Amino acid sequence: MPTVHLLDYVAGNVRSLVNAIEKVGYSVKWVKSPADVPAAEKLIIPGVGHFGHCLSQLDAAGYMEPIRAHIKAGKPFMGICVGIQALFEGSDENPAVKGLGVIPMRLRKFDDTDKSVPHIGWNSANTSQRGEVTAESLYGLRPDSKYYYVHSYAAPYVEGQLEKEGWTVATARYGDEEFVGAVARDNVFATQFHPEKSGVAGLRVLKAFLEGKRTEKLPEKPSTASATEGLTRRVIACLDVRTNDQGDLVVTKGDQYDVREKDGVSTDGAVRNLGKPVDMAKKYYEQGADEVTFLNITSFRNCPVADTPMLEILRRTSETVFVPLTIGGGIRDTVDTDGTKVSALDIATMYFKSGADKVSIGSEAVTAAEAYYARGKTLEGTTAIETISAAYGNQAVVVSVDPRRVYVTTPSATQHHTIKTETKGPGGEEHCWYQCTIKGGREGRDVDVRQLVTAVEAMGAGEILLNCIDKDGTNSGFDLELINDVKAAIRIPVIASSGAGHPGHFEEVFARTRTDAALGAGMFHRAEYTVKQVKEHLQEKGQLVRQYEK
Ligand code: 1PR
Repeated sequence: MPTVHLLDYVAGNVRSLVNAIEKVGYSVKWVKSPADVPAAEKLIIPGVGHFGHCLSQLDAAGYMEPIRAHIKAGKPFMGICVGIQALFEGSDENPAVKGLGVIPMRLRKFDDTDKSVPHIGWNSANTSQRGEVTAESLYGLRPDSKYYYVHSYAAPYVEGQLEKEGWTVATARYGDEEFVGAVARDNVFATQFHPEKSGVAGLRVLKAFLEGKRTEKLPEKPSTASATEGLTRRVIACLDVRTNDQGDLVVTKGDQYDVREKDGVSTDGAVRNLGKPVDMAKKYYEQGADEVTFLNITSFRNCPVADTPMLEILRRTSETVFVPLTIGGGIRDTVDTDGTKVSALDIATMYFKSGADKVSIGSEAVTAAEAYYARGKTLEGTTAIETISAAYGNQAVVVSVDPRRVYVTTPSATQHHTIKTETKGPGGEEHCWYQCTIKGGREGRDVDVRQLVTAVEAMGAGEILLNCIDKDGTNSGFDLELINDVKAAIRIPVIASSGAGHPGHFEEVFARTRTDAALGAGMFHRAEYTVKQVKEHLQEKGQLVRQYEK
């Protein structure tokens, strides 16, 4: 197998990149010190997280000059995510830290007045100029394909500015901001998106770079409509995983969090078994899921942390599933079976090294929020959310919220934030608040959903996975009132979850709320609908989606 050198200087999910490189026929050699760089023929610099953190690490380890020399020597170079950002002069994310300065521009933060930041999801990297769709690809990039981005800072696109320096630019649009999605000049190619997480379209880009195929004629010229730029509607498949009574790891699904059968026959009381986690994740990837989320809904008690079965599930899934993977359940400081203390950050690190892109924190986030308010809204610095987001960037930390409706006759009957609801309570109550729970809904806490999401946003969470116990498994549609209420309170993206029963529910949640993504479980597991059908439906209704590419 031909080789490519990969520089692993930051924490993050490099396993997926290695898997993707191997998938397109190359093997990876690691650059372990600056002295290894001159031996590299093709060099890739990946990176996620914080510009200042990554660049200061590169600088402190002595990599800046060898990288500049590699580029100057005309040898193939590819930067991914923070790897493209490294090419710029600097970033507002950390003005004191300098980039390589290959591109004479600075990175700016997205404006969050009317959109979520970070920018998370699938967007274009389009080389079309002034509306004229090109019939050629740039390193496999096609105007009608979509790629997975996750970042808060970007290089604003100013027409002609980089082109006059000899760069070819592929752009994406987020709200009213057009930014640089990818750039190429001579031996340098770099992408703000993650090709290793961008499905078949992304693998094509890696392959083209590794094979040195800068341009290629497309089989046919894409239509202007198919090359529409913008963040697509993100559709996520979620797999709740636990061991059943026989000790097998299965995908299960509850009704309002109760995962035991109530069929009155021989399986009555057994954990509902809907299939095998790795196989089902692959199936949803092939149906076009934009992300796959695994939730470990029991903590696999009595198992050493390093042997937790979710690690193996991630390793195997990341070999064939090239979209972002989130893992949740049990991410908290813990004591291992041999008595050793293991921090939430250590557990997250194991997951990232096994192929996860994000970790999802549930119960621990509620406890941390309680402590945050008890301290008068001051940050502690030691919570799971803070430590993991400081090390891996806030885009890597999702907070999974499990709220339940509590009805009240009047808003003054509680000190919590209430909403006026169209779904009246059992006694005809027109107001309710959303109580946060821990331990999979088993224990309600004196924290409302607004308090929780604003606290975890302040701690550095990058995204909210917004479940709703009342809606879970009901197939009756998402809780639009809850979603609108949460969206109004925070700037970070929200994933709507619980209640999806058919494609129309996805259309409804995107049309009637400002949710950033929507997640389904039961309707996919029971094979009532495929992810593909959901996306086709959204597209028919004029909502922008990523087309699945074979
Ligand atoms: O508290 O950090 O250990 O995390 C535990 C995680 O496991 C939390 O994210 C919590 O939501 C989840 N969890 C715990 N118990 C259950 C259960 O079902 N008994 N599952 C559970 C939560 C909710 C969704 C579900 C949607 C969509 N599952 O993720 O997939 O509601 O379902 P639907 O489309 O079929 O309606 P910690």
